[in-house]
Amino acid sequence: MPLLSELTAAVAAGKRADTVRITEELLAAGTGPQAIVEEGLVPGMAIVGDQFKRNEIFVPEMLVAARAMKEALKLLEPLLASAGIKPKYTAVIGTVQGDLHDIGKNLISMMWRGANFAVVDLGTNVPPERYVAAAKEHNANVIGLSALLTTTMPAMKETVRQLKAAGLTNAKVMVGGAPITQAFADEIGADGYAADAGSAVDIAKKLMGEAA
Ligand code: B1M
Repeated sequence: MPLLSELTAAVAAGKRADTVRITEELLAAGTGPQAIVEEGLVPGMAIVGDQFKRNEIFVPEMLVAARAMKEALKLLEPLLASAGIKPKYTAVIGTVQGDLHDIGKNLISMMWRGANFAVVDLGTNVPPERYVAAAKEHNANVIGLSALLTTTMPAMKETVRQLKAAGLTNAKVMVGGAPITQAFADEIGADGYAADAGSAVDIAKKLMGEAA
C-alpha cells in the first residue's frame, strides 16, 4: 500500500504511533506537508466520520482517531506555517452560555480540524457577545454553537439573534447538540444543523459552497 493510503488507514484505525511514524517517513521521502494533510490525514478522519454516522464506531474510537491525527499535525503544523499554507476556512466554536458540556463540541472541533478548517475554540459557557467578538476578530466563515441542555436552548437562540444582528455577512451559523433539531435550527434562524460530528463536516462544507 502506498504510504499515503497507509497513513489514511492508520488514522482511521486510531493507531497513534503508526500515524506519527508514517508521517515522518513521508516527510523524509519529500512529500509536502499539505499533501500529507489533504491526501493522508483528512481522508482518514472522513472515514471515521462516515463510520460514526453509520453507528459502526462510537465516541471513544472517534476520539482515539482524532488524537492520532493531532499527534501527526504537531509535526506538520510548523512546516505548514513556515510554508505559508493556511486552512481555507476559519471556524469559531463554543458551547452556549449556561452549558458546561464540551465532549460533543470538542469532537466537532477535531473533525473540523481534520477537514482542514482553522478552529478557534471558545470553550464552554460562552456568552453571545463573545461569539460575536471572536467571529469578527477571526473573520470566521463558520460559527458553531453547541447546547446539551434544554435549559440552554434559549441561550442558543439569543446567540444566533446577536450574531445575525451583528451583520457578519461572511459567516454561516451552525448549531447542534442532543436537544437540538433541524426544526429548532430553522426556528431560530441558524444557517445549518448537524446531528453528529460526521455530518458536521459535510454541513460546514456545504455551507461554504463545497461538495460534502
Ligand atoms: Co450532563 N446532562 N448535566 N453532564 N450529561 C445530559 C446532557 C443529560 C441528557 C443527562 C440526563 O439527564 N439524561 C441532562 C440534560 C437533560 C436536558 O436538558 N433535557 C444533563 C444534565 C441535566 C446535567 C446537569 C444539569 C446535571 C446537574 O448538575 N444536575 C449538569 C449541567 C451542567 C451545565 O452544563 N451547566 C450536567 C453536568 C454534566 C457533567 C459535567 C457531569 C458531564 C459533562 C462533562 C463534559 O462535557 N466535560 C455531563 C455528561 C457527560 C452528560 C451526558 C451523560 C453525556 C453528554 C456527552 O458528552 N455525550 C448526557 C447524557 C447523554 O447524552 N447520554 C448529559 C457524548 C457526546 C459526544 O455527545 O454532546 O450529544 P453530544 O454531541 C454529539 C451531538 O449532539 C452533536 O455531535 C456530537 C457528536 O456526535 N453535536 C453537535 C454536539 N454539539 C454540536 C455542534 C454542532 C453540530 C453537532 O455544530 C456546531
